[in-house]
Amino acid sequence: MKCEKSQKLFERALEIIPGGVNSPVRACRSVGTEPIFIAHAEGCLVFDEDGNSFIDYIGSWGPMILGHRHPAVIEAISSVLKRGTSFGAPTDLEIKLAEMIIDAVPSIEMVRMVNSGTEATMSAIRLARGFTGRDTIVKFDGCYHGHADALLVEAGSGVATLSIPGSPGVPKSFVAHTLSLPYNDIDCIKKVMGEQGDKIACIIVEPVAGNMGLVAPVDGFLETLRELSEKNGSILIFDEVMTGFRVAHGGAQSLYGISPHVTCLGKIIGGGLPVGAYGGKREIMEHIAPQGPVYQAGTLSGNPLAMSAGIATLTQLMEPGFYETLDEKADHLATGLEKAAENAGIDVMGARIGSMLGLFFNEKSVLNFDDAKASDLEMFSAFYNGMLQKGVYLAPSQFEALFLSAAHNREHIDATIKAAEEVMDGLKHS
Ligand code: HOZ
Repeated sequence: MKCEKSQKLFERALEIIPGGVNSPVRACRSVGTEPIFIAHAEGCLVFDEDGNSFIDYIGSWGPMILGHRHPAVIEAISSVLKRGTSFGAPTDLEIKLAEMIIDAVPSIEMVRMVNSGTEATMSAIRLARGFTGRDTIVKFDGCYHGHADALLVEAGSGVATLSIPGSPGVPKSFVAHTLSLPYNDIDCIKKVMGEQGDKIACIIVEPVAGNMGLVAPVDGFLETLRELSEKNGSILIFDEVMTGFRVAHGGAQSLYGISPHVTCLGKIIGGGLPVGAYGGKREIMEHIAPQGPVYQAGTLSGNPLAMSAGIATLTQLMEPGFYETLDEKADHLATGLEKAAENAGIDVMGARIGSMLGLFFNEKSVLNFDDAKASDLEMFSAFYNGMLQKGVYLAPSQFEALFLSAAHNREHIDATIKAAEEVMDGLKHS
């Protein structure tokens, strides 16, 4: 595979951008390689600066559920471009997107738009603290809720990829009110809430964890969180930045039938443009300024281009059978990848929730962050690089998920499975 142009661009980037990238995981360090620079993308394919094409399973880390450059999204952005790019003032578009979110996610009665998932979780936590008058927050090891100070404790995604337990620059006092507990450990959360429940402002969780690889909640975990938060007057926050409009139209909460008090969204609701949102019960959301005293603001919040891309995307997702078709394709891919490993005699634990997939090089089930970290990272790295050479673009970290889009067809998926069979076979003999 030719990669001279990407290499040259990376050299230039390294001089002026920390690590050569604007977000750590994409630097590809954990898989011992350098990033490819993307020139353009179409459907489920990305094309790099050297003219190589790849079947894309990153999908901009989740938002591109329709594939790249979906005509309806491009058309919507182009038409709004004629109105202007940013006003810092209300438009009809933000109402429309808010209505679509509220219609799809019944636990959301009011919603506030922000610019990223990080802003959504950070603001939701401030709201929970403001509403309850309490300081302590509970999160779970390996869940990643963006890079706000209080949340960089035992976090997943890039923090896990780079093996950083916390981060310099976050004063100890800023995380003194953060408790990070093992994911899926029902006894542990019961114990902590039993002892300190009246001090807990909120429990924030990825209802399906997608930032330590893909880890599904065990039976009773989400139910317990709901019960305990209710009993103790704590706010249950579902971080559905990845899973919202992804694992089902109503997100993971509709899949598992558990209503949080507040939900954080991002990724898909911006159709590939920078958007986040947090929403929930009216009585809680009414505490946000200017209606209430909890302050949160943003010049680009509700940006018209981003709103239009989100509206166009969510409109497509309402097509009858959209999620069923995507599910079938994802199932075909997941089964094929697991078979490829099995045939090669390699221990792999696969997971799939809707169109999110995970693949751990691990002989044991992965239920939490410790299990995920015990996976064979060298094997993952070899698999990643082998797949890239065969034209398949996966997230360059064991601690991320794969995303399928509506633009992937049977041919793309079969080509991916064939590549995996060959790569796994090679790994077995190496
Ligand atoms: N941390 C994000 C994925 N879970 C984004 C990674 C990136 O954009 O490089």
